[in-house]
Amino acid sequence: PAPRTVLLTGAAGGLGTHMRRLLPEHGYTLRLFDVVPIEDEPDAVTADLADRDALREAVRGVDAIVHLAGISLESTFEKILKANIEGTYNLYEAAREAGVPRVLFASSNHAIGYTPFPQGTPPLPAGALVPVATPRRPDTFYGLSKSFGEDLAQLYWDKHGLETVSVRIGSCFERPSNVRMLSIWMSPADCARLFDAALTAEGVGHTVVYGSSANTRLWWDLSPARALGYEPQDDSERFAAELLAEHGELDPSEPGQAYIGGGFVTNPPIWPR
Ligand code: NAI
Ligand code: 15L
Repeated sequence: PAPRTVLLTGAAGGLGTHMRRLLPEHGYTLRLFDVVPIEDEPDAVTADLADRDALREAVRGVDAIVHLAGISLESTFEKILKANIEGTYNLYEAAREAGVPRVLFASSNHAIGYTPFPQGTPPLPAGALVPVATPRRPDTFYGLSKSFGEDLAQLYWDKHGLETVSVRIGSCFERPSNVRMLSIWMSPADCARLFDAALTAEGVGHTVVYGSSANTRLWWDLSPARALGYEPQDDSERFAAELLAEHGELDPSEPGQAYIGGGFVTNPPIWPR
């Protein structure tokens, strides 16, 4: 049967807020989890991913988990270790113990951030697009934690039969805010479509997909996501003229503009210790 009750971690965040609104429209009942309290949601679990008892309680009886919680930008190694690496491990352990059959893991383009973006006039032919099987090249400790999460997901599938779809999300915001994002943008509505496909497709084992809209300037192969049943409806091209007039085309001779990870490669905003 299709999963209906879903634990949404990171529910207070930017993407979590979109998914709180959009996933119920796809028929899901959500249980919310975040270290930050959520206004007008008295039933939300307010707890840290470090709190294993709270996680055990939160996963009880759910059909699937959408795991968005964690640090979502570059930070110190110690903070990434705690929230993203240990936190994701704690979540998987709770899921395994409770027999939750499937997790959707919010991976990131920054797991392959040091991959040069493919050159050419858009739309690029299928053969020029970056495949899911490209070697991982994290651009930050943050990207490294997403690479770890993908490997953890593979281990829990191989060893415990716990399924995961790891979605290497591009940039999921209301609109793209720079030229790079024209290639990797995912509208929140397409994100909900992709998450729905990832939660309902049969026999996913551990599947890694890129997460974006059907952008004219796409850099990566969306066919693994489409194979899950994802049918993107949006294209960032409607924002292209305005963004290109303001910023110009990307200049691949600039290190901060040459890679899929964009500015994460050269200028990570390291938080103070
Ligand atoms: P966000 O930073 O707005 O939200 C993350 C949420 O996780 C926050 O509400 C925060 O309180 C919570 N959180 C952080 N540490 C926690 C902990 N130890 N215990 C419990 N909760 C904790 O980030 P956003 O943009 O909503 O991203 C959600 C997820 O998707 C993140 O895992 C991020 O890495 C991933 N992602 C997002 C992309 C995007 O374009 N928005 C792109 C690629 C990946
Ligand atoms: C991410 O992984 C971040 O969580 C998000 O805030 C954006 O920076 C996005 O990648 C991006 O690459 O634009």
